[in-house]
Formats: sequence, C-alpha cells, structure tokens
Amino acid sequence: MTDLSQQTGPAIEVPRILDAEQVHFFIENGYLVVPDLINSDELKELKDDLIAVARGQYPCEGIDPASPDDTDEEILQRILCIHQPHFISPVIEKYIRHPKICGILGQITAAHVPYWDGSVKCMQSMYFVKPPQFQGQAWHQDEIYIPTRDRSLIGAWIAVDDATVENGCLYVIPGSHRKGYLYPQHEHDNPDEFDFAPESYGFDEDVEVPVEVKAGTLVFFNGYLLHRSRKNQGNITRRVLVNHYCNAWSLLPWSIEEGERVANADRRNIIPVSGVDPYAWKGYEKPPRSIHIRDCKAVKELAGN
Ligand SMILES: O=C(O)CCC(=O)C(=O)O
Repeated sequence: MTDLSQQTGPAIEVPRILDAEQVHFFIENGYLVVPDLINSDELKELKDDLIAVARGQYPCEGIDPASPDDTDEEILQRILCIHQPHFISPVIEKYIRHPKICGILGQITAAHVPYWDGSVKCMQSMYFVKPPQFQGQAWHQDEIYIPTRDRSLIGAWIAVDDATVENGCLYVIPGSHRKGYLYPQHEHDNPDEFDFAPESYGFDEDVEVPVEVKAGTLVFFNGYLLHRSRKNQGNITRRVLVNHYCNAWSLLPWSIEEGERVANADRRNIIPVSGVDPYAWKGYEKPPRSIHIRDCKAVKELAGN
C-alpha cells in the first residue's frame, strides 16, 4: 500500500525571527504586533498593486476595467475591501509567501498544538482600502467564517498605511481566543459605523484594546480572537492587506458542498507557505479568476442607493 505520509510535498524553509517571549505572548493573548517587517519599497509595491487590481488590470470576474478618465484616487475612494486579490495578482501572492511573515507564521500559527512542526498553508486574502468615512467591521471571530480542525486559523494583517484610532485601526480583546468559544452573532443596528456583516455578542467589550500601528507593521491574530474596527473618521485612507492561514495538518472544512461531511471536507484552493503540506497527494484546486468587492453603507451611498 502507498505510504501517503511520504507524499507531503517539498518542505518550505523559512527564517525563525521571534523569540520565545513573543511566541508566548501570542499563545496567551491571541495576537502579536511585529513592527518594521515590510520596508518602504515593499509598501510602494503593495500600494501600486492595489491600483492595478482596482483598475481591473488583471482580467477577472468581479471588477470592471476602470475608465482612463478616473484617477487612481477616485477609484480607491469607492472601495471598502477586495476579497481574494491573490487569485489574480502575482504580487499579492508574493506577499502571502513573504519569507519573514511565513517564518513568524511557522512559529505561532499552531504553537498551542502539541507536536506541531511549523507547517502552514494560506486560504484567503483581503485588501481593505477603507477610505475616509467608510465603515469598519463589527465584533467577530474569523473562525466563524473559516473553520479549522484545531483552532489554528490566523490572520497576518499588513499595515500599508499608519493605522490609528482616527482612521479605523484594529481593536482586539486580548485573551478572548483562549477557551475556543465561538460567540453567537446577530445583525447590528449601526450601519453608519460597521459594514453589513453580523456582530458577535455576549462578552465584556470594555476590555478592548486599540492596536495603533505604523505602516510596515504586522499584526498576527488567532481565528478565535474577538476583534473589530471602526469607521474611518480621519482624512487618510487606511489600507491593509490581511491574509489568512492555518496549520497545514488541519483539514479545511470551509464552504462545505452538498454531499460533503464536516469530518472529511477539505478545500484545496490553498498555498503551502511553511514546512510541509501533508495532503499534497490530494493535489490543488486552481483558483478562479474572480474577486469580490465587499459592500457597506458608504459604497451604497456613492452608488446612489
Ligand atoms: O482591518 C479591518 O478593518 C478588519 C479586519 C478584520 O476584521 C479581519 O481581517 O478579520
């Protein structure tokens, strides 16, 4: 019989950057801030690529090519967030595989799981533009949307601009990931502050901490960590590329299809970024050439709805 454990695909080596104290901070608090990971040339590349994606320069479904009469500024002022830009942009895919980011992911993603060997895979990217007066995201836990088998979902949030309380930085509730509890959700009644996604409730919000960071900083956060961001009340855009990953040894029972069981469902539209892919023998799904633009009240108002 074939030994599938021998078919894990090539190992991806990544640098180990964090010290034991930082890894411990992440395990205890569910998030970690690492400044100066992305340099100014890389930030420029990310900003330029956002324009290329938003102008429709990568042919795909979900975004129409922009008129040459529209300035870059005008195009960005219409977008809250682009989902899955790495499906079409090789530049975004390059940042999903960024060695320093993946090195850190290889240290913390499943640091709570005994015998974890540092293997990590990526399943999602989101590029938030969040221009002035655009809404934030109400309290939520990302595992509500992307389930893993071992609580190893993690966001790597790349600040492309300085993120402040004024322009809608991230807020977290430290330690809220610890028990692995998924809070219930309801529709919120504050569409002026938050986009249309539901809001988690049933916890003490007063212990929230704003995470104000400089451009080039990474904020890593666990999929069970309660977090939110508020409306951009400033006059500068708050761009963030956030990529989601999990332990490569966890199946990914995401977007379950008819006839599938949670126990063995496993989406294979993933990118291995650290260590091995134990399920390489299953092969990979080709990403669709499509992206999705997220809605909010500001987007609807601009469209005259
Ligand atoms: O950056 C933001 O405004 C929100 C990001 C977020 O909620 C997420 O990545 O899950």
